[in-house]
Order: sequence, then structure tokens, then C-alpha cells
Amino acid sequence: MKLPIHAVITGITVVLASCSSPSIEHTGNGKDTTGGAPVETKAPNSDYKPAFAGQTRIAGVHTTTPYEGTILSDGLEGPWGITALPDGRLLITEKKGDLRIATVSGQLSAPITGIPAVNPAGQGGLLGIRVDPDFSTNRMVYWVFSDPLPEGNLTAVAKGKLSADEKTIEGATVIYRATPAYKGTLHYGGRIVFDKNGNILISTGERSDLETRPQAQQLNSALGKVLRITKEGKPVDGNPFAGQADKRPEIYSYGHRNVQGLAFNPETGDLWETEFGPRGGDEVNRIEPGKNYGWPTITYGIEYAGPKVGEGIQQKAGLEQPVYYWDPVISPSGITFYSGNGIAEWKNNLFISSLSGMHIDRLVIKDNKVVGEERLLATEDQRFRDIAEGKDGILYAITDNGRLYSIHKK
Ligand SMILES: [Ca+2]
Repeated sequence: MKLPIHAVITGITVVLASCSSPSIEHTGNGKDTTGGAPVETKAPNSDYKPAFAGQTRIAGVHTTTPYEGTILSDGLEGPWGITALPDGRLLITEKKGDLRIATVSGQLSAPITGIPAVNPAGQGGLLGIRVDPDFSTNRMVYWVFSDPLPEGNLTAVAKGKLSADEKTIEGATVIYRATPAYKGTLHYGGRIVFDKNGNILISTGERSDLETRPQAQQLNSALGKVLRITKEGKPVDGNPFAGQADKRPEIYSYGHRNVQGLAFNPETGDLWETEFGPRGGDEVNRIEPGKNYGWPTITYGIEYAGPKVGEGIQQKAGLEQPVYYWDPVISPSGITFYSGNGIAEWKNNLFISSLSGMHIDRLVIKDNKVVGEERLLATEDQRFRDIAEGKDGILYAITDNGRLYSIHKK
């Protein structure tokens, strides 16, 4: 990445003032994508061709508003999920099983007790987190975790009430288990978002192994899916496979590998997701109910060991194409759309926390297509795990080695 960053380090604030680049034209509205070289310069893993122009390696864009990333805290331990409370503070999960509240100045609470045990091995742990849309009156919190059952592990959803003194979760109850359980510790998915009707969307994974991978295509399994459930953990009336024999009524979409990003586009109301591909083939998808997103039948990635996946095809009738894909992978974890006013050119852009890519990916979207890409905070050398917009319209991001960042106008 060749961002001409003035890496002025002032205390713990890393200033990322944007500056002009001779290779990039920009008008200041963030939508001029002409002339920017794609941000990815490494060779792809395969010679697979995209289904349409702009599906990968789109033109690079460059934020013109001066912004900075500030390390608010480095005292978290393996943070995984972050969301804003109505009062503006942040609720953060730690993979090992703890929940904390952070102020926007980075002060961390002690771990909040009352969270049932998680299996933190591998990719499991205490994962995605959201609060009830009516949290201000009911103080309910919802989270996703890897549930250690005798027959194996699975992705589960629980809820409980944050006590008045904020020290404990009261009455924690598991409301949904994405069966079947499996004795593995990979590909749990793990994000959660509320829709405008107060229902819950959950992402799962196909548990990684060849043995479970086909279940992403099977409608009698909750693995490799986006699921839509009520606050009580029941399938939502009107879900696409409700009432159909041998199909799970909680399924919303299928054919997913490992979905760690879920967010609603504030401009269109559509649900978007990101998922990890194999070697190459990380994806951004716009989710429509009942549709098949292809894994493992089609993919722009190859197996880690090198061979093609299945028949080695990338497109097939009846299977949805990703809006965008990356090869090599960036490992897209949590995502958020930006609806704040602080940096006008970011409005309705999709921000993706990238683990192996070690940056925040910014995608400019127009008419449901990606029209520009930028890498933010790439000099921080951090695996970004999740990103959320605060009540103050500022972006907050967490990293695997325990940092909490704010990303804001300078
Ligand atoms: Ca796909």
C-alpha cells in the first residue's frame, strides 16, 4: 500500500492526514473513482476471471478529508465484537468469554459477570454482540458464542439483562443453537444484527472441514447460513423456507463459508455480509432472502493446499455472485456502513475490518456495485477484528492484540 501518509506520531495518536497523490484524481466528494490504481498489487492465486467488470480490484480512491486513527486503549484481551450503547459508550466482547464496557475515551470496565461458558479454542469464544433496540427501557443484551456441548461445539445465541450497576448479566438464556454440533473449533460465523422490525440476523460458518462443508448447501442444517430469528430465538414468520419439509424455517440465505460481517445498508435497507473465502475468494455479498450464495459449488478461491475447490467453477446459474471479491484474501471480519456526518465523503460507504490484510477496508458503493476501494490505518500493523459506528458518528475498531481505535476527522 502506497498511501502517502504523514505518519506523525503524537503521543498515541497516529495522524493519517490524507495528501494528494499524483496517480489519483479526486474531487473531494469521494465518488470520483477515475484514475486510481487498484489498492491490491499482489498477484492473485488463480487465473479465475470475474463475472463482471469491477467485481475485484476496483479503482483505488483516496479520502481527501484529513482524518486520524487514535488508539483509545490497548488493554483489551482478544476483543471480537463491538457495538454502541444508547448513551454512546461501547460494549465489547473478548474472545475468551468476557464482556466489557468502554467509554469513548478508552476507559474499560471490569469484566461483566454472568456470561455462560464459551469454548474459546480455535476460532470460537464470545463473539458478536448487540443490544436490544429497546435497550433503554429493557437493558437486554444479545450475543453469539461457541457453545461447548458434549456432542461438539456450535454457534449459539444468548440474551440477558445488564444489571443496573452494570456489573453482571442477569438471567442469561440461550435462545438459539445452530445445529448440528461438530467436534471442531473453526468457522463459527458469529455476527449478529437487529433488523428494523426488531428481529435478529445471525451468521454461521460451515465448520471448515470437508466433512461439514457440504452442509452450507443443505437446507436441513444451520451451518453456512444467515439465519433470521426473533428475540425469543424462533424462526421469523415469512422466512423463505418456512413450512417446507426438511428445510429449516430459520434460514434466511445459504451457501456461505464463514460469515463474520453483517450490516444493513442505511441508504437502501439491504442486508450486506462479508465472508472468508479459502485461498483467494473473500467475498462481499448483498443478501436477499432464500438465495444461494454458492459455497462450495462456486468460489473465486482455491484450497489452501493449492488444488481447485470442487469442479473449480466460479459462476453457475441459480447461484448468486458476490458483489465484490478479494484475491489474495484480506480476511474480512466485522463490517459497518458509515452513516455519520463527520466525514461527508464516507457517507454510506462500507467499512470492513481486515485481519490478514491488516487494515480497514473502505468500499465506495453505488447502485449496489463497488466503485472504489481504499485501505485505512494500514501502517498500524494490526489485525482489525470488528468495526462499529458510535452514537457520535465516529468509527470505532478493535484489533486482535487488544487495541480500541477511534477513526475520526482530524
Ligand atoms: Ca459466494
